[in-house]
Amino acid sequence: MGNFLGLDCSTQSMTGLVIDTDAGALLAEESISFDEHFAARYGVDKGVLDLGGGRVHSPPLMWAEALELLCARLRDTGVDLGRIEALAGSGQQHGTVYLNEAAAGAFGGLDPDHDLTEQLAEVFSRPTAPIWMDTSTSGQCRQIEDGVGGRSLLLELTGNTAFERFSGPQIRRFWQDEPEAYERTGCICLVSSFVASLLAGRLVPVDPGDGSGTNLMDIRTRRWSRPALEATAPDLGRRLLPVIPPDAVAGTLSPFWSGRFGFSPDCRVLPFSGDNPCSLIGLGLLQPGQAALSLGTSDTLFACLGEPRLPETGEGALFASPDGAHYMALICFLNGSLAREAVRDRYGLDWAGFSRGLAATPPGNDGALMLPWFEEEIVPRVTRPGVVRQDLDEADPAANVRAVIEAQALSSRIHSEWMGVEIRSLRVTGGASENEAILRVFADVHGCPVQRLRTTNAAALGAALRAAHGHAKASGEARSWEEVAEPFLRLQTAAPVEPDPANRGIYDGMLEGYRELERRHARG
Ligand code: ADP
Ligand code: XUL
Repeated sequence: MGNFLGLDCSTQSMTGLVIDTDAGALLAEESISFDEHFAARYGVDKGVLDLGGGRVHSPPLMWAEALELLCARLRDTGVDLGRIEALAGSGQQHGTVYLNEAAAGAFGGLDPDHDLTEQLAEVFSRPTAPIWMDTSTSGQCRQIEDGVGGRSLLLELTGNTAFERFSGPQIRRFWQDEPEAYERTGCICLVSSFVASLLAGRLVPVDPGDGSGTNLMDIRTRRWSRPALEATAPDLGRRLLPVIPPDAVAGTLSPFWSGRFGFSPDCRVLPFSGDNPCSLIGLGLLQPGQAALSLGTSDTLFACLGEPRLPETGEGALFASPDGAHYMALICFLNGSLAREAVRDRYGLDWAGFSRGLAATPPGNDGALMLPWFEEEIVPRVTRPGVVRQDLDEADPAANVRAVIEAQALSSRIHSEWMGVEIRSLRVTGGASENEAILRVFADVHGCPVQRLRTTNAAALGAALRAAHGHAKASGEARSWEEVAEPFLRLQTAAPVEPDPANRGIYDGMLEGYRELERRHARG
């Protein structure tokens, strides 16, 4: 096959990873941190703009600028961008980018002699994009569920009950709050399809993996669902491009990228997908029952399913797998790294000190419990932030460090029960997966080995593998997913963190107490 690029536009950074499938090698891995480069220019903190009232957005122009900077960085590492045969990408899920009628022309006519951002100044009908951390659309969720005939009908139709962060409720709120700007909107992209469109120089549709995070796609036919569109906003169908299969080539790179960075003009662009669906591939969850954990800005626990299983608890989400055959069950905790960092900073620790806190305290924390709701929470739904401590001394740094991690691990076990998957091992990715002390708690609580990859960028790796798989098929040399992924998983698996059987009973015993504490305090 050859060299392939996987991109990941996440909450806090833009990452690019180049693989050589012939050598089974990772040629380059570079990341642009939004805060490091753009905090002053775009006013972001941890990659986002907190607009108050639960509204959390990011500037899409910043993503475009980061993409350009990333390509320059990749070129400067010495990797030959001209040899990349195809690329695909991943985007933080659910976020929506609002473009006016001028966007398609502007994308098509990008001039390599000018910066990308100056050529995009006039393409947005809304300057910022609401992202997955936005919790401001509870009213719209209920309205959409009512509009299709009830919550269980929306679930049956789209695979998900309505969630505040999903694209449909966000679009509905935009239409209600700013009807004139909605009227000026010619096309609504997801984060993934926006970045793909910049690269292809034309508007690129979404794949079913990211489409299923919108509350708008029929999960079985993998097309936009008319009743869901109608319940969301007027004339929405004409503002969305049709969902395309995950391996349908979306075009080749626009001349802007070859002219400016030396990419081949024949480099194929595959449809992008969501970061979680891409991580499913990047972690090699290609068979039903396999499960993984992502410890990024959010924490997610997900599994590969053979058949759609509907998350009736209203806590989990169901997405189509970008492998085209399977499904992905997922739970998403907003208080992931945000909560770990809040504890770390509250006690003036660094990550090494945080890990020492875990080492200095016993599994089970002598019965101390924390509900780590530093911010509003998605699972379980908590609308008013507030940390709860039970038999936990707030003045004891180490006990609080252990309490936040045990809470996250127990919660991930409790709230993944609906998936009906017996978790026998967890593959792990995301920034915090570097921290072995944290992984040990997750291994003990789930009673299974936790397997790390050498790269913590599973979404970008999954995107690169998708590019390779799609390119092989388009070239008439189709390969199985296992054939494409296996050399990279074998290459990258570091030693697993094994559970300590002595601790299993401790955590089994804590489970009901934690469930009960949550029940008492969660307010939806
Ligand atoms: P995202 O993809 O959502 O932008 P990442 O997967 O890049 O996020 O993870 C970033 C987070 O990783 C940081 O916010 C930080 O809290 C966390 N992190 C990085 N190193 C460590 C560590 N050694 N221990 C715990 N957390 C860490
Ligand atoms: C998943 C979710 C987050 C985002 C950002 O439903 O909201 O995991 O995809 O990573």
